[in-house]
Amino acid sequence: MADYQPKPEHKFSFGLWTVNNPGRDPFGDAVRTPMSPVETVHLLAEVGAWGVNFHDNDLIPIDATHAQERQIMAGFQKALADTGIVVPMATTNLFFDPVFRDGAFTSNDPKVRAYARQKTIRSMDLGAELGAKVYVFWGGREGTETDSGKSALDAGKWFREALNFFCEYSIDQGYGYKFALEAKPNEPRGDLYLPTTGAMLGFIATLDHPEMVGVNPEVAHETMAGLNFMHAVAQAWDAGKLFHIDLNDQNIGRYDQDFRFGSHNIKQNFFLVKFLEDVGYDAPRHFDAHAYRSSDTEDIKAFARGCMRTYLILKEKAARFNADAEIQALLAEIKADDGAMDPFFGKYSAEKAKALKAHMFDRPAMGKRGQPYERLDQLVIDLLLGVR
Ligand code: GCO
Ligand code: MN
Ligand code: MN
Repeated sequence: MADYQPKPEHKFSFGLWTVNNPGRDPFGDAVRTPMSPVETVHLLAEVGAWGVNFHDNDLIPIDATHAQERQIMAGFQKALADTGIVVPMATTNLFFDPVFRDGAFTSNDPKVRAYARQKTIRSMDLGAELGAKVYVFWGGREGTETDSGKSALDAGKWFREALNFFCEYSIDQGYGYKFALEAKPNEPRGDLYLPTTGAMLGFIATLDHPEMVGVNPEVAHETMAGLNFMHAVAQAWDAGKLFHIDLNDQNIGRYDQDFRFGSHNIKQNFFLVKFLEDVGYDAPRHFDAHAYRSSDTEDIKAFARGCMRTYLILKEKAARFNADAEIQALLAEIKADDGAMDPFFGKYSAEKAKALKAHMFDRPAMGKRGQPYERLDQLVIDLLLGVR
């Protein structure tokens, strides 16, 4: 593993929109000429990626004719066959075109809501044709700047009804999609609906087919909200809902930066990778990031390689954490359990409650017990800084 070379079993994927990001921002225009989707697939193959994901319009321009669509699809499929790159996930662009200026499934305009559904089912057809098994929903424009004109309650109902529609469509067509909802607190809207992974998990339970719908948490998005991303991922995993993940990096409290994975919060990302590896996460590891605006093509390749390399370095560090005798001894001390409390745990019974009420706890002694988290954390720092 010491060469940190990406392999297909790592399931590293990138979106067409990631390595091909032209570097446009609110203050400046594109600095790079976009590659074609075929060129992008070849670049991903060159750097050692396994998969490529796309929004409908990353591949097929929004105004393309049917004939043009077929021609592009044929060329793209050839690039996939030539390189061995697979398409694990597809999604719809419901944010770029002016029609979505007030949202897609939650627009106040019923024509826009219907058009968003049409665009999505057409895009689901494209994804299925290319073998995608996960379909992501990121509600880029589903939100408000002012709550004066849109009902948050209606928006939730409209979004729910749309997702129920797509689940039925997938069943009807035999596509076998698993849907993954991606939360983001803000940007591009002032406030986006369902702003966190936890909010999405609550919403999923209200759908007609909750078993078909999970989440696609993104490092940057929980971090923008000042939250602990790994905790959100753990909750999603516990719920059996971690269908996909967007890996990148983000400075807390800033605009959506989409930095190279592991370029900023090394320690947090270590705990994230350790979590994913410890539980045996086996869905795609998707890098939803882009190179710095100052990068040229060679530097974009370095960016893509860097995302995968850092993941693999952190994976190796996680294995070393698990094998480190001193770290494990501290963990054993922290989690020491002589089983004396076992009778009070587990499922409720009246006898258990009675016994628990009667038990005498030595609260002052319990309150005196410290935990060696400083020692443990310094060992983590030593490990991450390469001196251990
Ligand atoms: C963002 C989002 C998007 C989505 C993508 C796939 O902040 O722009 O992360 O990149 O992940 O649209 O649905
Ligand atoms: Mn994002
Ligand atoms: Mn994303």
